[in-house]
Formats: sequence, C-alpha cells, structure tokens
Amino acid sequence: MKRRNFVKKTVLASMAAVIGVDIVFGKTMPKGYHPIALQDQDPYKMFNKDKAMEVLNDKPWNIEAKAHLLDDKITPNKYMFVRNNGLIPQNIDVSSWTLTIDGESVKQRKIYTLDELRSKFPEYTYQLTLECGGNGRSEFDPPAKGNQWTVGAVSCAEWTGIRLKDVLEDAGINDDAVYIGYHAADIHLSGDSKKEPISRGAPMTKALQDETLLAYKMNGEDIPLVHGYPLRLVAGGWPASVSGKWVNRISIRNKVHDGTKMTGTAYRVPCESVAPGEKVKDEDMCIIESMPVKSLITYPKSGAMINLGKKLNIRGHAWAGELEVVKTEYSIDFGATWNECPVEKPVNRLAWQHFSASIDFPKKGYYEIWVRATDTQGINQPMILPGWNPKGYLNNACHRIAVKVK
Ligand SMILES: Nc1nc2c(c(=O)[nH]1)N[C@H]1C(S)=C(S)[C@@H](COP(=O)(O)O)O[C@H]1N2
Ligand SMILES: [Mo]
Repeated sequence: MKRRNFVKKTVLASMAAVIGVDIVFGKTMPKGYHPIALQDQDPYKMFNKDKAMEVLNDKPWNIEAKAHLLDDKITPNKYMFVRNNGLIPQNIDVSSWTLTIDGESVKQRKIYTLDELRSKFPEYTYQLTLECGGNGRSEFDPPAKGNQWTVGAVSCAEWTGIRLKDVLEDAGINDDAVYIGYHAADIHLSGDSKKEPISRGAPMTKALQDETLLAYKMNGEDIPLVHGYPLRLVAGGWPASVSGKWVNRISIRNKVHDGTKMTGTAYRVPCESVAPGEKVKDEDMCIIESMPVKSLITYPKSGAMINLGKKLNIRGHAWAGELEVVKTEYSIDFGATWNECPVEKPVNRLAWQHFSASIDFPKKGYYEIWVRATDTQGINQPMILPGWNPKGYLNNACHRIAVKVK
C-alpha cells in the first residue's frame, strides 16, 4: 500500500495562524488538502465582491474595481473598492458599540450608543463620491510606493445616517475648535493595540457640512463589515481616507488633528509643485482637501469594436470634489479637438454626475476616446499626468479607452 503524504508541520502552523486556533488532527491531514476554514478566506466570498475585481494586497486587504465595472449610477457593494490600512475588526457587538465625542474643544465629553444616535438625531440619505487620494497612482514616474491603483479606487454609494454636525452640536463645540479627528476599531498590522492604523480628520467647516454623515447604512442595508460596519464617517468629495470606517470616537481638536497618517508624506502633497523624484521637506507638504475634477468612461469597456457607419454610445461619471462638474467633452483625436457632451446635474451635492455621448467615426481603424470634465471654477482635467508628488496622489488625468472601427 502506498504511504499517505501528510501536510508539513510548518505549513500546518501557518494554516492554524490564519484560522486562529490549533488544527487538532493536523497530523493526519493529507498533503495538498485545503481546509474549509481557509476557503472562507477567499476575499471575493468574504466581502461579496465580483470576481472581476482586482485584489492588490491581502495584508491589509486592498481591492480595486475596473472602469467598466463602475457603470452603475449608484455603486453596488460588489463593485466597491476596498482600502484598508490595518486589520478589519472582528466580533463587532452592535448592542455595546458606542461613539465618544471628546477632544480639547468639546464642551462636554459625551458617549452615545448606536440606538441613541439613531433615535435622537434626524436621518439623511445622500449619494457620496469617495475616491482614494492614491487612485491613479500606478501611472506616476518615477513610481510612487503604495497600492498601485489604476482607475478603480472610486465609488458613489448611497449613504444613510445622521449628520455629524448634529452630534457635535449636541455635545457642544468650543470657539477654539479647528479640526475633527476620528478614531476607529480596526487593528494595526503589528497587532499592537496602542497603535492606530489610521486616524485622520477634517477642518470644522467640512465636519459641519450638511452632507458629512455618520452613516449606518449603505445602499439601504447595514454597511458591509469591510466598508465600516456598524458606523462610518462619510465625507464625500475629500480623499476617502477622511471617511473613517468602524468609527468609535471623534475628537474635536483645537489644532489640526495629528493622528496617524495626518503628517509626513501621508495624504499630503507638496504645497508648490516639484520636479519628478525631488525630495520634499515635511514642512513643505500640504494636507489634501477637496479632490480634483475627474471623470471615468464606464461604457464601453476599453478594446470595444464597432462597424463603420454605426454610432458608438459611451457613458460614464464625472465628479469634482467639493465643486460641481459643469462640462464634459470627448476627443477621438488624442485631444487635438474636443466635442462637448451632456452631463447631468448631481442628485445631491458631492454625488458623481453622469455623462453620455454618441460618437461617429470618419473611417476604419484604431481610435482612442478621451474624456475630460470641467468644474465650476473652470478648471479641467489634464490630458496626461498632473504634478508628480512623492506618494502619487491626485492623478486626475483624462481617462482613455481604445476602440477599433471595422
Ligand atoms: N478605520 C479606517 N478607516 C478608513 C481606512 C482604514 O484603513 N481604517 N482607510 C481609509 C482610506 S485610505 C480609504 S481610500 C477609504 C476606503 O473606503 P472603502 O474601503 O469603504 O472603499 O476608507 C478610509 N477609512
Ligand atoms: Mo485612501
């Protein structure tokens, strides 16, 4: 009889580490066997993401969409990108979850349960655009370290919750308040409970906007765990890193919040433009606030083919941080000439807008369709890469797709 091959001790140990407990009869587990508990570690299953999403990193989980997956007007969970700086909190007990409002500039430190928040303050629903500050990083040269996002680290879901301003006003804000900073339940990659993976914030003006929510629902349902269940700060139009997931404390600060990833090169860009590759001193870096004007062609998928004489219908979304998009245009000649195409008004402030066009091609051959949006201040997207910066933030270059006419 052939001897059975068993799993190596070291492999067993690493499996046990992922599962979280000892595998009792591990010694008799056949080589090459994949325990059921590990199959559950499939990110697509764990987070209910579409198989076409791209996993960029697994520790922490970072997953991005592709342009054509973002075709919906309201982004469903399955196409929503995931950006984690640490480990997802486990075993969340909503009945004991609390939100603390504290800080140097709070009148009175206050603690609310989720039930209190939901019953005490009026509920609002908004569609809010969340784009990672590093979306588009993969195009920078010299390359910037970090997740190599292409175009898919952006979403616009429908968020339901209460206004942060209602809660802050209930606790009481002192006159010297400058900034808010969030604290959350996720775990630092080192496992050190004294360290926070991320703790960012925003100036009081942003914190007190009507659309800045403490959300408990996304697209009409409980927020999925990976997107911040049970309570999330949502500050549309700003780098999505301001929108703290799993929030359990918000501090009203009398100075610019100095939490993890507020300083150094994190979510900051040179205040004045610099040459590619140049070293920039900390004091010459500025915090990213409103995101720049941008657009995305979500239909058709790049590489589409069409017969000569047929019109190609394209569509997509455009957004402009705190501002609105007032114009969208497309080009089929690498930006030499532009044709205006209709763009809808946003359903509410900070929601992305939708454009469409019907395009004629003069003859058979290869084309690229480029789209650019213009905001209320008359600023439009650059055709190629905008200013280089050490961490590769704010790439709002025109999105481009390839089309062949047969
Ligand atoms: N607590 C917590 N909040 C967080 C993060 C995080 O790692 N921990 N990542 C931030 C960053 S950098 C981004 S881009 C968005 C991503 O949100 P999403 O994963 O729901 O798409 O969440 C932000 N909020
Ligand atoms: Mo981000």
